[in-house]
Amino acid sequence: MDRREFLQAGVYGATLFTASGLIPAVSRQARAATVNMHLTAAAATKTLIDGSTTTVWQFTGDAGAVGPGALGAGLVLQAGDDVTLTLSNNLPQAINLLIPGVLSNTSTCAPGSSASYAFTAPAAGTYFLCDGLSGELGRAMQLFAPLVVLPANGANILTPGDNPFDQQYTLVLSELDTRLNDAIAAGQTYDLAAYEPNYFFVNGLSYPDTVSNLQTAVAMQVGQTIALRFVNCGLIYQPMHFHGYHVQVKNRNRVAEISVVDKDSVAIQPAACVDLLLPVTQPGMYHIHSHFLPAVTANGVYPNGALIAMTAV
Ligand SMILES: [Cu+2]
Repeated sequence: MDRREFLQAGVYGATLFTASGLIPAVSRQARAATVNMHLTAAAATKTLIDGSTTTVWQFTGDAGAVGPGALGAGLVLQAGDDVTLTLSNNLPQAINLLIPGVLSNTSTCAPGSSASYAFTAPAAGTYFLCDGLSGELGRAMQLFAPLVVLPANGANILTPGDNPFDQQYTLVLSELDTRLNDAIAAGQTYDLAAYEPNYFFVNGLSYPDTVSNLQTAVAMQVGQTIALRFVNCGLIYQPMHFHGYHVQVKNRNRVAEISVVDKDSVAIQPAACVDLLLPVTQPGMYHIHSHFLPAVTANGVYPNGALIAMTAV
């Protein structure tokens, strides 16, 4: 799927929904916009990289805004935007809409109903949307979506005072345990203490699908600086390891890192947003993958899962 198929222009020409991955340059006036968007929470059948299927829950945006690999739509806002998200709940249970660090204790949206959630887009940074009623179970079912808030002045920076970066990618990590998904889809319960994920994703995709999709095939040029926004919507810790380059952690959950050093592995805790800068120091094709080795398999088969490629020319 081409990125353009699921970008959607909203009010004032802003790109409001992207499925994560590459965030296009946004040309907007430096003033707050009024943003009204509609989200639907619904069950869907997800085809896994080995051809098997399972049931997921997902947020989708308005028509055409669904991301690759059945990832729920991601939202791109600008700090200060006046936002109303209207949620339609097509799931068989009540949910609500939370944005950790922004929106909490929100009203419940009963099955078959709609609810509106209004907020002012917070400070620039990387966030995610989720359901607060199902909590970890909802995230295991894949009910989440990334949210990137760009600075009000549109600057390509992760931290005030930084030199601008050249491109930015949002990379959402998640995983699922098909026994859990199958049980929930059958109306049964599942003990999260038994959670043992067997499929792993970046932006809803598993390797090798990650290398052929513009959302996860990181395309760079030598001399550029690339911003990578990792959002771990899964329930397990992911140590992301970089071949070919060193990266610098700039923010964890919107808090600036005090000691910025070159790293080739970065811990991404569950429910954490970690922003990195990657200076492109050499040409070539290199991988980023989880050093939790089950995460580069699909139901035990290697290589699959949370493994993506960067190509620099
Ligand atoms: Cu490696």
